[in-house]
Amino acid sequence: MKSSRKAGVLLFSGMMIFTVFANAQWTGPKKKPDSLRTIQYGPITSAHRTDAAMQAFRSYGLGQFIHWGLYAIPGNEWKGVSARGGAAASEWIRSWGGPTAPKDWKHIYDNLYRQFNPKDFDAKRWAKQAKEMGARYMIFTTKHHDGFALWPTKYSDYNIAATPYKKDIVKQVVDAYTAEGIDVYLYFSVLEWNNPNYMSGTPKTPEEKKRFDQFLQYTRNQLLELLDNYPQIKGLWFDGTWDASWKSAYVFTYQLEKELRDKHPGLIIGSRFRNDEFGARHFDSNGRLLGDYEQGWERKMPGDFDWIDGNDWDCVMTIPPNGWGYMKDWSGIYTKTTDDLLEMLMRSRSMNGNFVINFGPDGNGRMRPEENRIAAETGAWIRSNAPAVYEGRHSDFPLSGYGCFTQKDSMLYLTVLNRPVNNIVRIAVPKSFKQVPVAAALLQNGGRLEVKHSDMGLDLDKNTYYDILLPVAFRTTRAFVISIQLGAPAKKSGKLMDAKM
Ligand code: FHN
Repeated sequence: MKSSRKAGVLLFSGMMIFTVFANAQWTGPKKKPDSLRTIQYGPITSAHRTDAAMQAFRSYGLGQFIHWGLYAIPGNEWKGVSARGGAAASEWIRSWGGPTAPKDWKHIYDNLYRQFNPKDFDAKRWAKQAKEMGARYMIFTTKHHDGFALWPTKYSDYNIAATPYKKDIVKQVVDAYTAEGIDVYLYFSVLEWNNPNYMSGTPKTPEEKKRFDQFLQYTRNQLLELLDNYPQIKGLWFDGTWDASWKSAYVFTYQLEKELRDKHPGLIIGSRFRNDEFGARHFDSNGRLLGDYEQGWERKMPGDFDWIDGNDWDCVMTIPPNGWGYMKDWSGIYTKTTDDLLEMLMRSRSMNGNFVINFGPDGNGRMRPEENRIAAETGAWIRSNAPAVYEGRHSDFPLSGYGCFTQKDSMLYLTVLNRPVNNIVRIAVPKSFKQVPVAAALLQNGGRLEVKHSDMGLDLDKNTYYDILLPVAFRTTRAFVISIQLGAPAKKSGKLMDAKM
């Protein structure tokens, strides 16, 4: 690990990111197994697909997640009583327990479908907003852990057709976003709290095995149905795959993944779908990615590019601390600002990932005013800095304390999150690099910036330095991007006598 990356603290615009370096896969560098084992149910696709679908995935940059379902009706409370502290998250409100939970709550929840009639739902409005925000893919909850299907599935009566609304919501979303040129991924929860054939533990008795086999076939049927109904989609986003029951079905899930991929060429499936025969999830027991991209960065981000280990990935993020479904009350909690989200977006892009912002529409299908504002502000910023977001990939330039680098060929982009008080943005360039900053400009308006070679001659220093001078008159209250043209240096750094001590 490069010494510059040993720090346990990354400082970005005052946002202290404490990274506890352990070897668990989400809190530190991937720990490779000491010895390899024979694995029959490991990866089905190569970890670095080069087909058009995966190339598109890598260029998405920004995605939108939408969690919508019956949980949007209560909005994390019921008759004025908050479920905060009683349910793990707003979309988990069916599991509300403890002293605040309403009497017969699960019965109440399981009958909410009778009133689901989102009068303001307009998939085209959602899709237009996502387009203006700059999202290039979206992930939509077809069915969350409560088992309620937002499409008229043939395999369960607990679906949108049984509601006063009746119409196929998934179809409207897929059609509207596809029409806007935004790729659609369908979120699908495997676990179903209210399905009598679902069990979290490994099926043991013949009766349990019979029931769970029925559940597996039901799952397969619904997934094949989704691919039949909505052939425009680009991927399946699986969730609720952590229970022992699903993990024990590794032969079934291996075969199901092959079947889904054969049925839908180019289909993209993340690492959360299944596990190998030893129970290893996301990565098999030999450390190989199980799926087309690393799907574990949920409400967390890699602390360092090395942690990615060359895999594709995305980070999905809530605006509140947690809570993916609609919450009526955002008071008393920190909700991420546009600046927070832009920083995470550009940090993700600097490490070759995509960043996905979650929206939780209310029971009528309306986004919150705060979500509308974030979408508009994010879109305005991306429109002014699009090349840095969509074309830029990881750069080998040394990490900058001013922000994040992304790079495309000889164009280096620095997203400045921390503006230096002296307005001198100093770029460290290893003396071994063949290309150095030769010109610079503000990406948002093309304003040229002066570039000076500041060869400080520090003893033993592997770097030389190029200073980009920001005009004092250039004022901004938001991150900005400097586009830096790289080229051959006007002159090489002089060789100085080593200091003698
Ligand atoms: O339990 C779910 C949660 O409700 C939400 O859907 C997130 C985002 O995908 N996934 C699981 C929690 O990790």
